[in-house]
Amino acid sequence: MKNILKQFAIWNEVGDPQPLRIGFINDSFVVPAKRIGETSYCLQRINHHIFKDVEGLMRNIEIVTTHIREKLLIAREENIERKVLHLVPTKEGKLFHKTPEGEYWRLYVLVEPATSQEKVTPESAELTGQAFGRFQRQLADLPFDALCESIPNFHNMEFRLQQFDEALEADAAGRKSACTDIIDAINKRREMMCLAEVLFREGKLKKHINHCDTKVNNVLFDEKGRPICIVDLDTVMPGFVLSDFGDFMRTAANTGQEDDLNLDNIHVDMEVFEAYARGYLKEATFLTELEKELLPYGCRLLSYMQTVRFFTDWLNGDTYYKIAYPEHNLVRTRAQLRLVEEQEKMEEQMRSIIAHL
Ligand code: GN1
Ligand code: MG
Repeated sequence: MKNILKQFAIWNEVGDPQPLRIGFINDSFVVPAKRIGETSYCLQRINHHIFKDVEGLMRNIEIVTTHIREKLLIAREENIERKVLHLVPTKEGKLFHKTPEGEYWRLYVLVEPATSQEKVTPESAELTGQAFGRFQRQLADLPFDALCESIPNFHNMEFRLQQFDEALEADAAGRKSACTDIIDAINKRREMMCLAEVLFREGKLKKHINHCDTKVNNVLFDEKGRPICIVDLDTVMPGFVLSDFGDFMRTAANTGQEDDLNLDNIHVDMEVFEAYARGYLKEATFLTELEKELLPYGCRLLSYMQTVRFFTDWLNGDTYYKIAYPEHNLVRTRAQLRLVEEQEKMEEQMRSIIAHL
């Protein structure tokens, strides 16, 4: 690993890389500064099986972080190094290093001191809403097609349903016949759930630059519990704002777990919903009336999309998501489907909260 580190244009003396256990997709290592007060780094091996276009992905990150840094400079913000990720280029001036074995590595300046959170409270949900709203606002003047789709069609509902249809057709694991209730539930909602793609083609709904993994653990907080920096930029790409709003609500505004075995645990956490929406709307000043109106729909859209993705993986015989036990993807599917149903029940109330805010 020392050899890999040598490829990058590091500006101070550092110690040996230490493994950092975060995320399931890339491998991360902290590279500590030799002397107190100097820069430490975060070295990452990029999972090029999931992210097949590493070059495009790294260009996306460079565009986004440069753009945000400019905004922070114009606003004369302090501590900019802690507020946006900083990629360290290789000595050849490239954004990543490819080893002869075909591994892809990149280096960031480590944001510190900082902590991350796995669970939200209404207070941290509001702050997180502000952080993601600000992130989108900082990027709102970039044309959406300045970035590539680092995973093609990642949040495209029509594409996810096409994958589902193909999995049904193939029935590779022979699991289809036992799941007709789920198949019916998916099919019943499919037209409604492709609305955003239709509105986009009709020119009514815009694409923006999205984060596409808006979980609370992708926000770094300072010592006072204030969000400082958005991380995990691998999936930053063009998409609908309702996607980012909905994915946070899917993961955080659920009183149960993503893979809860007890479906009765699953309800919409309306306190978290309201808090995040309040924070988000404060900062996301660029939203159109239609986008605001569609935010509650975005919640069910992302839970439905995740239902379809988990179920497709179940039908395919568990080839994409890591599972902890054999029925895991089926359990996840049922839990996400229940969340869709709960969100449908609460949609009126969500709408009136958004209207009020
Ligand atoms: C994956 O690995 P993780 O938890 O960050 C997936 C998301 C899904 C999520 C479901 C690249 O994210 O899109 O929403 O699982 N990421 C990718 O929990 O597919
Ligand atoms: Mg992630």
